[in-house]
Amino acid sequence: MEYRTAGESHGRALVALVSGVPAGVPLSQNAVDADLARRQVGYGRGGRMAIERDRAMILSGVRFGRTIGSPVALTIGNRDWDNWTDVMATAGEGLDSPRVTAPRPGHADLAGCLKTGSHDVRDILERASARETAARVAAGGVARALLTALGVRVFSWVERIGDVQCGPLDPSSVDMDAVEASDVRCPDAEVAAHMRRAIDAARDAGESLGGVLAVAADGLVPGVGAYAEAAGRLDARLASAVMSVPAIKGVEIGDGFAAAAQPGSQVHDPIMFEQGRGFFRATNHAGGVEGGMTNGEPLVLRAAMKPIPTLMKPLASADLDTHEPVDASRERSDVCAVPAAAVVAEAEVAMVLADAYCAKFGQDCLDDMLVALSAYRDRIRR
Ligand code: EPS
Repeated sequence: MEYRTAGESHGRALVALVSGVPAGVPLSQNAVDADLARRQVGYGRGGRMAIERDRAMILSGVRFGRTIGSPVALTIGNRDWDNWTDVMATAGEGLDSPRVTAPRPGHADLAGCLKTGSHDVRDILERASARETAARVAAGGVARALLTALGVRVFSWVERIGDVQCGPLDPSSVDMDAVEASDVRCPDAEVAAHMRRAIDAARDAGESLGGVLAVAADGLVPGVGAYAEAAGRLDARLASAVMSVPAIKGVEIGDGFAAAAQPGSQVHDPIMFEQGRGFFRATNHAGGVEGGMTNGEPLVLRAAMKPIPTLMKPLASADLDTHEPVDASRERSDVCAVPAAAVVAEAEVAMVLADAYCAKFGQDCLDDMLVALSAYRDRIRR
């Protein structure tokens, strides 16, 4: 299973195309919309979120509430398009359209213009904008529907905003109701209040903030992914997928960078066996992945998001036309989008896991996958 997206931030709509979807997976527009709504919650988002109420429309691949084995196409309209029909027109010459010529440090603006030969940063920023991640979440909803049918749950929370830290938390003890009720996706109300204050202070100072998000998955069987070929290694695929989310600068699995400072006896997870339960681990420092495969313990992945590059107190830039020093351009923007990025990272993780399950258990139809999964569980339990 894999996805592509299209669409500009202030264009007419976003599009997601998911291919390799098994037939027979229950899939509703409501479930996808619920994920889209979760992505939109977040203290620190800008004025755009007051405009958008993201809803997906399923265009293909689903009949009577179930996938039929053909590509699933989804579209999400941009409500803000109504305000941008001139600037983002697909026809005409745009001679009166104001150009953006002061590239923002930290954004795709400058390298994108140099790469494509554009003289208008808008050509770049419209697609580099994290608005595109709404389409990823819609695509991830298809992957999540398959994983749910296979008994796998993917969830996320926020562990840090700026210098306010909560955790590291253990996925088995995170109160997910509290996370979903929190506009910073932090289950600890006191820490969440500190996070909000940090976001307020950043806004007042014309600053932006990054943070650390965590994504976990449970219900996984061991052996999903691959050890024998580089391209199939699950940890590599997960890191690549999550790193592709705009502004993510680091990804770790399990103890990650902290493991580098520990002796081996403190890092590796002792193997146990119980009749009827099969093999399991006493601890989960590995974060559920060993040798490029799931090991049956919960997957735990963390990602570091840098602060958003659009600053209301802008950094120095150089004008594309005059080459003179200028302030970097200011666009309406978010102060902090770490809670939203956590939901996007969930979608990325779900897509990789769904694809790896398809590789192991077949991808023609859900019923065949369930039979194969059950036979596999029986074998490894013995
Ligand atoms: C973004 C800038 C802001 C964000 C946007 C990402 O949009 P605008 O320029 O329209 O104010 O709100 O995020 C979304 C629209 C979204 O749906 O997440 C950017 O430059 O990356």
